[in-house]
Amino acid sequence: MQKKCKYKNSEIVIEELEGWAIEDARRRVRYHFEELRAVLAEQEKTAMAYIETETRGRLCALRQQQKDLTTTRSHVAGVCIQCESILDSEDWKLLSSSEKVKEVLATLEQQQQHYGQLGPDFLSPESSIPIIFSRDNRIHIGTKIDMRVVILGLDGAGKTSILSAMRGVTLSSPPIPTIGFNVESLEYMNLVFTLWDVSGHQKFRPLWKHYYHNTQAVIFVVDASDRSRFEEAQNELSKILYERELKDALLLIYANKQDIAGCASVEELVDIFGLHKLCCARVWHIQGSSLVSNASGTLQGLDWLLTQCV
Ligand SMILES: Nc1nc2c(ncn2[C@@H]2O[C@H](COP(=O)(O)OP(=O)(O)OP(=O)(O)O)[C@@H](O)[C@H]2O)c(=O)[nH]1
Ligand SMILES: [Mg+2]
Repeated sequence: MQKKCKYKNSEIVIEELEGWAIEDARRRVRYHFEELRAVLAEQEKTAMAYIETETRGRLCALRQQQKDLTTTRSHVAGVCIQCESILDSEDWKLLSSSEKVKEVLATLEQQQQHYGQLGPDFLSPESSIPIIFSRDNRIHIGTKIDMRVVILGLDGAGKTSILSAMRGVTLSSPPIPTIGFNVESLEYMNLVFTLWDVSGHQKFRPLWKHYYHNTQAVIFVVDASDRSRFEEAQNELSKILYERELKDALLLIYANKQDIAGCASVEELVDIFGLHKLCCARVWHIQGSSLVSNASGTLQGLDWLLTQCV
């Protein structure tokens, strides 16, 4: 089929433009938007469910407070009645009851102390529900953003060591190779990370995909001192970048072991791994790290993740 179409003043001849090509393009565009709509609908559903849960939680807490206050009120009333009846009794009984009066007043004092310690949240609960919208269109109820992160990389790259450094834990001896995974929760600024540190041993790599669902960021650790394994590391990174479940995940690469003489610098790794080309369709960052000379450097990576979220 031959078609002619006019565009401005120039005539463009489109040769052999088959009907199926146009239909295929339309189908792909339609599919893309259908997928987007499905993701948005799912996110909306999750957000609404969050709000319901939050509201139910708050109502339960308010009901409990109401119950506690009612109990306290009846306690105070009981103490008043007791005191009044003691005061009404004969003088000799009144004198012998002083210990009892002290006892009941002490319980009231305890309760007074308890209410004195309650913070402003209890006395005037926040009526609005704090909601944060993160850049990836997720919604977070409360003042913290939760983020699921999976830490990948070849065996011995330093994943477990980096995880320990992030948590501020100094290891007294080198970590043993991970079998399976470690999972840790870490609060950093207004982020709450759930970090999955997965074994990098070749035998365990086919299991990596089981950790991808709902992952917002991938941390890929490279041993920058082991040039003989750069190709292997690059291959694994390429595979990760093709994973459908990770297509929107942020990518943070640690060029680790910067303390070892002869290691590749950050710039060198970018070049050797061809990162600009490899990661062109995603939000990525590379961070130099060394657990020997600059353990706090690992936190700079988390700072980058933070800036990408809010
Ligand atoms: N010199 C130096 N050694 C490091 C650094 N980071 C980690 N190591 C050492 O590298 C070795 C491997 O570290 P791990 O944290 O166990 O590596 P991993 O990536 O978790 O390995 P697997 O669990 O087997 O996948 C250990 O002996 C660490 O002490 C670093 O920045 N500099
Ligand atoms: Mg490990």
